[in-house]
Amino acid sequence: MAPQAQDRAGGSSEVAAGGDKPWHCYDTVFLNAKAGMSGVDKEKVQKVVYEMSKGSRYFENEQRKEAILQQRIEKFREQAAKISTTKLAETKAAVDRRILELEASRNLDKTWMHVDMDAFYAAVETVEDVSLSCKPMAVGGMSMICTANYEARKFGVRAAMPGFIACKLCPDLVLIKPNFEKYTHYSELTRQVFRLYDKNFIARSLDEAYLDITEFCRTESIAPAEVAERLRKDVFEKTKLTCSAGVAANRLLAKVCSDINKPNGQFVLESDREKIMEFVSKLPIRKVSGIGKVTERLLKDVLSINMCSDLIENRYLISALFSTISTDFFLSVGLGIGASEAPHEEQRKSISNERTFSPTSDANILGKILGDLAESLSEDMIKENLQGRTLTLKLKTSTFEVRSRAVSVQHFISSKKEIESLAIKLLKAELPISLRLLGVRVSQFKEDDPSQKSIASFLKDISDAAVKDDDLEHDYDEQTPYLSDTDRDTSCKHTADQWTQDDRCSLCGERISSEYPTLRQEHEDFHFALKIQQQDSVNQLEVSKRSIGKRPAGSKNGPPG
Ligand code: DCP
Ligand code: MG
Repeated sequence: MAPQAQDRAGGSSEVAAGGDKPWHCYDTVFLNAKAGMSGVDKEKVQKVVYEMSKGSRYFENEQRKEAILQQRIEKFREQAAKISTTKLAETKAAVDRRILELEASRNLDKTWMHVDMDAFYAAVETVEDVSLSCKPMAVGGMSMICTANYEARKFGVRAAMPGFIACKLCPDLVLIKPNFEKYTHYSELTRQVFRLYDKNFIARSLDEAYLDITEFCRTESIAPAEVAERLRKDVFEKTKLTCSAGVAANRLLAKVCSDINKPNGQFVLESDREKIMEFVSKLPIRKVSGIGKVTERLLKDVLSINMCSDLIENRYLISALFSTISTDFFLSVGLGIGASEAPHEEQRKSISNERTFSPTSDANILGKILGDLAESLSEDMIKENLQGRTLTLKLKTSTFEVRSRAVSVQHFISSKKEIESLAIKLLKAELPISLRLLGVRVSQFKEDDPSQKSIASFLKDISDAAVKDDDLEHDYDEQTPYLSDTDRDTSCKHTADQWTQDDRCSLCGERISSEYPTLRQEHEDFHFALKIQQQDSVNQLEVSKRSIGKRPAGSKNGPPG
């Protein structure tokens, strides 16, 4: 079976539409189709989401991000138009050589399985309360849901969507409060099964793992498809939960495969070069872990790249437009090449710390927060014996605009004093400003030279594209040059570890998986969005009473011109 392109509401072609259907222009993460959502009335979902989000700061921020993306697309288009045939001809030899090197690294001797539990949190809740089995149900709260069962997905309800919107889409929706102890317990049960098939399996989030089943197939003399059947049966017997599995020659493909016959299904991609090339020719780029909304739109809107194999067809243009490391990533995706060796101990590229707080423009409070952040970051760096040369300050304004400012120094730093003084300098340049989040990150460690990446280390990085799509997007705020080498380095690593120091919402204390840093952010954003929505209605009343309008504080925070 060929991979299916899952439509999502609000695709790029619809963005320009707008007109009498303004919801066509509104594209947010919770409009993306997940497994079990193919029959959804997308138009209706998009309209409800639009109507219910309209006017909130979250909505304004989404619109601002869309406008920035449009600008970026335009700029990218201009860059593409400027590439001369001479320049393309110059890149030809290097690109063709790189393709040969990548081909030479292709390993078809390994068999990888990616296992992903079906509607995990919701399924656990159902095992413990069978009366939920035939009802549409989601785990989460009014501000944010973590996942929905397949019954609820028919209504367009999905992870990362605020509960109040989900209830509007599906009025009979049962909302269950998350219980992470329970999910961790069930996750451990699944891992007991995984261990029997590969004692060194790679666990990702609570409900996901990669298993190298090469040895298992050999010693038991059974085909990969049969191993997948057997493992899924064992998982079910142990937990009463279903899972889906994907089998392929590398982890990148195995992950794509596990989603094809979800829920309670499996898909095996033969370890044959031709079969793999045929598979990628029908595989939409967005299905690949590591290609998120921004990357998809740039590739689609500017270069008309839709399927993974189009990346190879456009290889010279890609090489002329993107950094070496991004080009390598796109080429390997186009060839269906990913990591097939077990990952080694990963080398850290950066270390960071961030905090969300109630919006404030008080420079003393902001300075104090930076002092605290610098102190704990310095402690962590000293513990891990790290010293770096670049300090990045991350800021999120009260209007949800994310900015990053970086400075590199000649010597290596790790003390609180040094981190704090650089961070304060960067902050001062932004004042006056009203912020809701501050973060500090130190990178460019000793012995860390990004230009010296071998194919092997590069493959190690992309393999573990365990980074969720939105994490990637998360890194590309408007101040960050698109897909620079440094970005890719960071994005390919575990962003969750880098930006998420704890995994509880700082506002309601609810636990959020640290595998999903952007989810936590969105969850917190929605607290604000809700508060602001309520505040907005109060303000509107006030305004109409007094007939005056006031501009929000910090007009400097608006979208860059
Ligand atoms: N999760 C979350 N926030 C998200 C996505 C997921 O908290 N944005 C949590 C809840 C999920 C679990 O992680 O149950 C696993 O994530 P999946 O993406 O695998 O989603 P599900 O297992 O729920 O559904 P599927 O059947 O599509 O795998
Ligand atoms: Mg799952």
